[in-house]
Amino acid sequence: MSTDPMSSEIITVQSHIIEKQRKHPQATGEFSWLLSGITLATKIIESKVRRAGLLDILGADGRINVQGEIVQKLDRIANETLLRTLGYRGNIGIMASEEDDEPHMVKDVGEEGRYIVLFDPLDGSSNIDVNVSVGTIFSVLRRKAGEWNRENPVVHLLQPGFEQVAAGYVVYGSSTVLTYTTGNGVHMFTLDPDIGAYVLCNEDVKMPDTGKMYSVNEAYLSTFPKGYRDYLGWAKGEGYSLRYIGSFVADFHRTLLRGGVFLYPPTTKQPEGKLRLLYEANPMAFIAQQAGGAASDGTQAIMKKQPKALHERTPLIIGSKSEVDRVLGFLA
Ligand code: P6P
Repeated sequence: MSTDPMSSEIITVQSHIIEKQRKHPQATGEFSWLLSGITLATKIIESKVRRAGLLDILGADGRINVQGEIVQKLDRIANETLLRTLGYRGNIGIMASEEDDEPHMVKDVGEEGRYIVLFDPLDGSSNIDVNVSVGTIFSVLRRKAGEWNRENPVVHLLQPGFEQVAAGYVVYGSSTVLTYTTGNGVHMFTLDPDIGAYVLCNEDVKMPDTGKMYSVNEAYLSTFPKGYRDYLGWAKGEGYSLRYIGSFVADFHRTLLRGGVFLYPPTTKQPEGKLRLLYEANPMAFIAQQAGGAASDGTQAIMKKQPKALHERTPLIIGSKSEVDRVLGFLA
């Protein structure tokens, strides 16, 4: 262990973003301002998640959200926290959440409100009461030039995933880890509770190109299309392990670091798959691609899909490039 105090520089997410922008002049400082709104919100959410059992916020809130699911109280808190912190960043024009039917136009925002932020405030929330990792997922788009369509703001959001300018997630697990990309690699930061800052822990993360691990809810096996069942039969024969937490952010985080493939195929109950295209599949597909991995819906790359609706679902195959290609080979 070096005794030189300068040997281990402490790089926070703010300083990392500014450093990255210095090297990429086309990036403007306003993105770091936007990202600081997200990091602030996730620190507030993290503090609630860590004390969920003590704050009487466990258990269902009773209301039914736009997904037809019982809203957990922590979902509401996370959603309101993100809306509140992002709503006053000045450069965000629209926010959209899994929790809300319609997007939120930020009031009185003019041309400077160029960014659009879509998020799943607390993915995997059904796991909160049993202390399993949950997460926040976000995707950042830029509004195309031209007037805001205030009557139908959704039109600004229906952009393919390759249009994203940034994407990331925070996993509230044994530690709280923020992972983001702006198209210049994938970078990971661990929240240091002693100083309340996200500190760089893993720069330019690369997903292993292979991994003998698949992540899927095999309870639905009999309802998967044949190609998926053939792939899973093959994987078992090859001695693959199954790891499935039932919390997408946690399952994806492990896949990013260890390799392998996460699958949410079409089922009879969810013929379009379960995960949401705009604020779950697209941001994770951007991260996977930047880390050398891949993401497909079984017929095309996730980030090439033209969204038709804000809460649109998609089948998802995401992970190591060679593992995704192998699944696609069985589907062909
Ligand atoms: P299933 C959690 O509710 C979630 O949206 C994702 O986080 C997770 O990957 C998936 O649903 C789990 O779905 O059908 O396996 O319970």
